[in-house]
Amino acid sequence: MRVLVVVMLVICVCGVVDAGNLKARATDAADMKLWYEQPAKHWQGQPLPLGNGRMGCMIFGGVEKERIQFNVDSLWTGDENLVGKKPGVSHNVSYLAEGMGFYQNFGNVYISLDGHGGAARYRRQLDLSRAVHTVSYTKEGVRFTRETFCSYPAKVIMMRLEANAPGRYSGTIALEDAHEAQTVARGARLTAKGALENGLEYESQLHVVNDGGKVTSKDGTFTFKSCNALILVLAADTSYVMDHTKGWMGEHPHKRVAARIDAASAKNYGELLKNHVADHQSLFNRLELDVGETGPAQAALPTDKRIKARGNGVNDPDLTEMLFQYGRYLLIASSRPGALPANLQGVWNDSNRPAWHCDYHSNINVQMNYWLAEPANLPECHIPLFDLWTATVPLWRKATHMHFGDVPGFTFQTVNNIFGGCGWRWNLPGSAWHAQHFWEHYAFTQDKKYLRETAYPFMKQVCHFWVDRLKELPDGGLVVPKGWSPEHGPREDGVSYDQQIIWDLFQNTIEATKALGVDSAFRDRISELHKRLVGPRIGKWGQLQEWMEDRDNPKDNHRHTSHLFAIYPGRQISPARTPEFAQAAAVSLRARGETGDARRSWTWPWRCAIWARLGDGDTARHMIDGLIKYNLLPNMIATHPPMQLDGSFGITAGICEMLVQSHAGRIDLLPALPAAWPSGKVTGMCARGGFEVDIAWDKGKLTSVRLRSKAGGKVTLHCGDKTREVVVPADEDLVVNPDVF
Ligand code: FUC
Repeated sequence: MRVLVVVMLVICVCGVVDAGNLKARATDAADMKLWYEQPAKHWQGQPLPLGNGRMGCMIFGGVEKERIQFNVDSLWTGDENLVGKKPGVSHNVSYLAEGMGFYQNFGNVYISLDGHGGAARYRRQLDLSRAVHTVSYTKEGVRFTRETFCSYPAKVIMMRLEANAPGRYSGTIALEDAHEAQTVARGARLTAKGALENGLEYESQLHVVNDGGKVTSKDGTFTFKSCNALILVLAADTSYVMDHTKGWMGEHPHKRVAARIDAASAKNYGELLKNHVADHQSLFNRLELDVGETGPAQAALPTDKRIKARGNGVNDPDLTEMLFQYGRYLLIASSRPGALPANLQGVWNDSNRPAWHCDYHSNINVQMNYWLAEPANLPECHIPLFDLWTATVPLWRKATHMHFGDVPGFTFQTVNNIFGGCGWRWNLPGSAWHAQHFWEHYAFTQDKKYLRETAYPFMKQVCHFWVDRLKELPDGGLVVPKGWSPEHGPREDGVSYDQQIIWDLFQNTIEATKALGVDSAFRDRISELHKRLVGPRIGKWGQLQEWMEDRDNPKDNHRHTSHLFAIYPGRQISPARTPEFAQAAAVSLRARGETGDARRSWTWPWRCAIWARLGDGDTARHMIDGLIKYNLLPNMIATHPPMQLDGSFGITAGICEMLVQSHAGRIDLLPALPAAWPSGKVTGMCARGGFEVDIAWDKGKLTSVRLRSKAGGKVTLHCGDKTREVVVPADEDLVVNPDVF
């Protein structure tokens, strides 16, 4: 069992004070803008994303031709993917294309504007702090502005086109359905509806409100003449319901879509915008980060040029802050309660056959999407993941039975859709990795009701799968039989990836039973298995072994770092408690190379977080730089062609780990601060135990520490080589004297 070697000094180092002691935050909202001097031409990497969890859109910002490509998270082909499956057969990729289906493009809105060509002073920007996209330009002395947002409260996308002179808008508006449904115009509304081959029904509606001038329609297109301003309201939805007993489908979305448009178009635009910004900021403003100041020349560059300059080595801490906040922005935009979880591309996709189905990939990608949710203070954005996985359990159980016979609990295959379908290779500990997310939400929020009703039942069922499945070795050790280190090596017993994730599952489940005061006999059983699990091993070149047999090749630079799960996102290995294993993990990770066999969106963040957990801030920062240099598109989204959001979300989580850690039974402050960030601050970072942490530092040393917690409680703080125990009162800020560290 792990031994916690810390000196607990309970001394009076703290006081409760009013808010306001920390210096004003340096992360200026004005810096949180992505901006460009030209419209987007191509979907990949250029347009800018808006979203409300369920709907998303990419805005191109063209002057004469605007394009808004939009999505709804539930527009998927495919099905439960179990029909016709033979027991024992793991389906191949060609079957997948049929049953798994693909996340779909919903459609496009095109706006053509007469006489706007040749405009000057063009700028398009996405303000992350308000979640508002703006296009502006000047033509013949007239300033034109086009503002767009995607509202969570109103469930619509709104665009307002304005000018500082009357009658300047003439042109057309078209709504294009990506499945060739016909667009019909009635009054001020365009409608396109259809059904996919799996029976899923969908509908989009676009409503236009004109100020002055005239709007007419012909052949499903609006023509407007001499308008002063225009407001467009777009809504779309499908008949999807997250319930397999209903065949995943319910009512036609027509009424819902029409009601949303009616409600939004009856309201004042300014009020809708205000509600939207307030809603967004209620999440976005919880956390601020400052890791230094960017010089004025670099700060004045448009975002695409700034990313390039950073790649060429120009210092730009504000860009790192923006990258950090972009991860939070994108999660708010693609994963809100009531929505489906963020898929490989979040919610944005312009293709009907996107790469990897735009699925939920369970051997790193979907988990990485959610690593930031808790530490970066967006716990409610984690909820869609729990909702879909909970709804999918009956299907996973069915698939498990078909493959493994009448066994308890469940597991699944690597690739997952929204209908409970899974395919490609069996990812045996994948369900246990998901269980970690259920647990982490509790660990951070301390929400016992959620633990009792949602998390623990999931964790327990996953445990049931493993209780009888573990195989006993002659020495009594227990191994996962026939496992696989993701996308690497053969199927065999005792693979480190499997062992470490099952260790994590049992550890968290034991803690869950204690927190809830339930199932003591079950806990004893799991504890006994937990102790006997074959643990990490150090191999002949000092590496942490990927397999039970000591055969790792020091020249192997595979991109996956599955055997380092125990360091991050797991907690079996840490420099404080298991220094030899931590050392071996560093040897393995160094050998694996800075990014592995392919530069992928997600390889940088995983390595960043692992180096942070190993206490190497400089190498962790090198991973942020690598992502910026090699895998960031001009719109700052991480790429693995065409794009993969895991890298964007993951890097935020990696940065969190550099500044505050809380996995080892204490809160570590500045555990992996790179030399390049000598002074800075973070406010509103979350730690396990229900704490929020604000810290500031200068010349690498803490200058201010403030904690708060709803429930209050005792917590151990650690920084450098010093440990302090403090008691945080409920609902009050506790200021800790930084000089004690
Ligand atoms: C895993 C990775 C691939 C890709 C895919 C979506 O299989 O190995 O690189 O990211 O997920």
